[in-house]
Amino acid sequence: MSDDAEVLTRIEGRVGRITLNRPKALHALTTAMCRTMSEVLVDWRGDPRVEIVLLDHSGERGFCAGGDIRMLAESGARDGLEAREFFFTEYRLNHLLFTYPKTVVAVMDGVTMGGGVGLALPAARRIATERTTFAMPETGIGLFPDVGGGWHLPRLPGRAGLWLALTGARIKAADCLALGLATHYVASGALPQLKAEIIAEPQNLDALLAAHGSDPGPSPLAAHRADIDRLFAGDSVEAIVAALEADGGDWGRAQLDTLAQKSPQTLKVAFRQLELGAQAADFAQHMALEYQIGARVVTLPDFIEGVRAVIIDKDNAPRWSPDSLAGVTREQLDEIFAPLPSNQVWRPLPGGEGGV
Ligand code: QUE
Repeated sequence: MSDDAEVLTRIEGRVGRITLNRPKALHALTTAMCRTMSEVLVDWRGDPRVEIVLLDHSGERGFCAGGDIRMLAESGARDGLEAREFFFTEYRLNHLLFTYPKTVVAVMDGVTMGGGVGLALPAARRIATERTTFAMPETGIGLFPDVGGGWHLPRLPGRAGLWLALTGARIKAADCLALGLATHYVASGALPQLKAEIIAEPQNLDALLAAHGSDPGPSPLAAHRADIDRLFAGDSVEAIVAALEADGGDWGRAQLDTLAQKSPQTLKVAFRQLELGAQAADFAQHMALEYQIGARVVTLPDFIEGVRAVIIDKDNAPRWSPDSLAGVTREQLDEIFAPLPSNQVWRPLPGGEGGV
């Protein structure tokens, strides 16, 4: 392992440590990074030298912004095969973390979005700091809240997960704690000492987290939790938009303005994804569904246009197609959600719980 590797992996004390190390891209995940992490986690699964796993990032600029979106869009504009390979590999890592037999500690210090959320939420201990910004922003680029978002989000209280999925709202540490997205709050200045103590005595993990934990302050979202549960209760995206229009309040109007900027098609994809994820028998079954969706969505015009508007040209003026919710038909959604041929189906890595 060299210091310029995109993921640093090593055993420190009795802690397996994985450090995202692609700071110029806010540690956005590549296929190779996901593969490296899965390989080392498989090695450590049965390694008695490793008691717990600590997942963090190098530098100051956030935990993980998501995936290698430019690559995905370029691939989607061709045949989508490289994008499929990325999703296949990334979702295997998400599943490996979700079923991992040892305690994983994720340090969500800074931007934690998209792919970063997929790494953090399966971890049993999830530390937020005053720098944490959490979001699933995919509907803004014509993608959908993948990496297990369809499993995790509908399991949050009330309709908060659906609100996060549709609006791509960015929330801070206190809201992450209130929704159960984070389990602990630690001031970023206390992290170096906390990490050193975890490495010295991983068997005392929970006592160390409690000792270094502090109060994130009040949850700004508390003022809107009832509005979210009431206004996002509808059984379709159209019903939610109608409820927001009928409400007439300032907060509701702000949500409408936000939803109006998102891809109508992926709003409907996300809604159906979370409905199905809420009913899924297990995480593996759900990730196979997300892979079906992802394989289709990357080749559709909205994803390529969304990446152009938000990531490449940064004009933030995507021209969606269809350009209205009414234009997105049930038949189009059925095609996006249709099963793949049996030789293309996603499966978890062998060997773990739920493996083949
Ligand atoms: C939606 C996304 C991503 C995003 C913005 C979205 C995403 C992602 C990044 C990203 C990557 C590297 C960076 C950066 C942002 O942005 O997946 O600033 O340096 O990786 O609206 O899904």
